[in-house]
Amino acid sequence: MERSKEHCGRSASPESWCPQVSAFRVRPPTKNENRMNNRRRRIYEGKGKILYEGPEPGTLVQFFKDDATAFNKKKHEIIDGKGVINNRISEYIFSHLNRIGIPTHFIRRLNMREQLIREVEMIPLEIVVRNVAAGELSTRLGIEEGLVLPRSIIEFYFKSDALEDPMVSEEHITAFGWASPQELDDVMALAIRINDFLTGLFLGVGIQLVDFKIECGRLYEGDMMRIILADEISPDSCRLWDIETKDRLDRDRFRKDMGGLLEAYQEVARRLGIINENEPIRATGPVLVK
Ligand code: AIR
Ligand code: ASP
Repeated sequence: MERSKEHCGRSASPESWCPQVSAFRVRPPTKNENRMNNRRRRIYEGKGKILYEGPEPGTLVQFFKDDATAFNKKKHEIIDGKGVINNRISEYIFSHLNRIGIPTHFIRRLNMREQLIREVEMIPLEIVVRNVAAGELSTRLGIEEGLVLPRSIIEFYFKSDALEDPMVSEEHITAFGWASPQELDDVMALAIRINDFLTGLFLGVGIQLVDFKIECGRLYEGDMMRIILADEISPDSCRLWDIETKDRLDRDRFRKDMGGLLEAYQEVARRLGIINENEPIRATGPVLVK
């Protein structure tokens, strides 16, 4: 799981409320990252993304890396160009969500690998919504992969690399203060709306949305606080199956050594009309489009 890529919000010391952060090892930045970010202060680094200080208070720059990981980073590879596609797919989804009144941290895309986002205080949970049995649900409960669930199921996982993101219940979440009951209600309402939107979006391009993971944060505006969608939504965080062929168009290609990950992500982007057939993904260097 993408267990530590949450940005830990407002304070300079995320460890104070997000204990797993301190355990995260930071690898040296790649050439690409260096070129783009030698002036900016790095706030946080996770498995798939890096967060830098933004141009204004209350903003951050979210950088999409090419790292592919699975099984709590036991499996790790660099897939040239993955970050570029995920940046675009996530931009597309988040800007649509913003437009239909689902609040997200996304402000705008800055360049091939970066987007400008609102800084939020992350809730240390992975929220998984499932429509079809697959992955952990199938393994854990012995439910046949591909079974359409009688209703969408929401699950919560506590974000902790050290604990390997254990599944938790609402009771744990409220008892340990990771989120209040009201916040959890807001998170679930958001998750259901996002599921409805994404299901239709993908269905329209011949893709079945099997399940996905989101992360939310608290946005403070004066005296007000609201829960908004943060992190990313991409083939790294969703299970996407071709409706006809049941071909996997998501991170399972990497988890299961199926190969063709980049091609599958590109296919998703193409079907959504985000990139066109001949657009280069790999070779181009970063271009600042501010
Ligand atoms: N997910 C969970 N943690 C990180 C991610 N990306 C996503 C998976 C899958 C869904 O959550 O990519 O789409 C459920 O994953 P699992 O492993 O619990 O079956
Ligand atoms: N996303 C989880 C992890 O990286 C599980 C998986 O992807 O296999 O640990």
